[in-house]
Amino acid sequence: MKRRTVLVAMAAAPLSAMLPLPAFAQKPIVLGFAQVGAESEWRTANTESIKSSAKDAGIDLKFSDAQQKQENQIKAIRSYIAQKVDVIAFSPVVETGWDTVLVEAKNAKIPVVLTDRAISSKDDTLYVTFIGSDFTEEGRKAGRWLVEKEKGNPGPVNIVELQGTVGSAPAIDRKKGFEEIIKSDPKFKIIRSQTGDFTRAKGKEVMEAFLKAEGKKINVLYAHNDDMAIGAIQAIEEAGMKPGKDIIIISVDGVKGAFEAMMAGKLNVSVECSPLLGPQLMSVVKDIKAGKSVPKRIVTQESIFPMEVAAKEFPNRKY
Ligand code: GYE
Repeated sequence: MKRRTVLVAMAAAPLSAMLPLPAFAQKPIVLGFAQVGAESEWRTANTESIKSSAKDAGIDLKFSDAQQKQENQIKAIRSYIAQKVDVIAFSPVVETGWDTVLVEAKNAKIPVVLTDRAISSKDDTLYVTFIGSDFTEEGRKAGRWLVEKEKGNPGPVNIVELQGTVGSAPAIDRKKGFEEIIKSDPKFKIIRSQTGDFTRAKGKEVMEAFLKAEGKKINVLYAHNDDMAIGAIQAIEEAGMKPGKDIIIISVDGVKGAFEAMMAGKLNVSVECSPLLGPQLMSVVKDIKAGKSVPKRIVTQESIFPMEVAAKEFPNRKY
């Protein structure tokens, strides 16, 4: 009985292989993705996640890098509309200024998915869903960690802040969430705050300026991402101070570089922000094409890693 089943299956296989494939199987879904750039370790991991998961899902990915410029992203989106891709996805570099191009996509009946960063628009019909982190909560986690750390210290606690890209959702929200928590105690003071554009080079440059202006008055650095913190660590060392000790350093992302800095005792804590959004994006793209309804907001689950757990966690890190 068993043998017969096997034989039938074997006989059926070559027959079906000879039949022409149904039309839907021949045409993969085409996804146009307009990436922000390659500004950080986070972004590199995000790009890799999107490319590899598109491949695994059999989705034909058209990918472009906007080098942190909104006009380049708009151009890329327009070219995806012209190419009549099935779905457009992008991580908006800044929050505002998207309505015109997204109305064009809507008129062309191409669904749009936001990943990683949100837009600020009155019209929420311009996109199907937003997949990404809760940046305000990340800022709050950073703030709560500091409040706990400085318990019993009468202050003042002088903080310098390295902001992300001006006008970007993570820069706006990480600032907001952090301030919301530290304002509960007037001993916390943000004495300087400037953008480092999410890059190591700018993080270093701006930290040098902070050190020049404020010197030993600085107790804490809050950087909106790990790369800027890593750049700032260099500046602090070059100024003859000990990062992680003379200046407490808090950052966001949880990339491998941050774990290395924590294991070396130079970074005190990194709030996790996962860049591995590719698999979720691909499954949403498939659902959209299949006519299924998808939730308007898909929030990434995240944690926080103080330096004390860095060595134990490091082998588990995927980005
Ligand atoms: O934190 C930063 C990157 O949008 C969440 O962009 C992302 C941020 C991330 O350049 O490292």
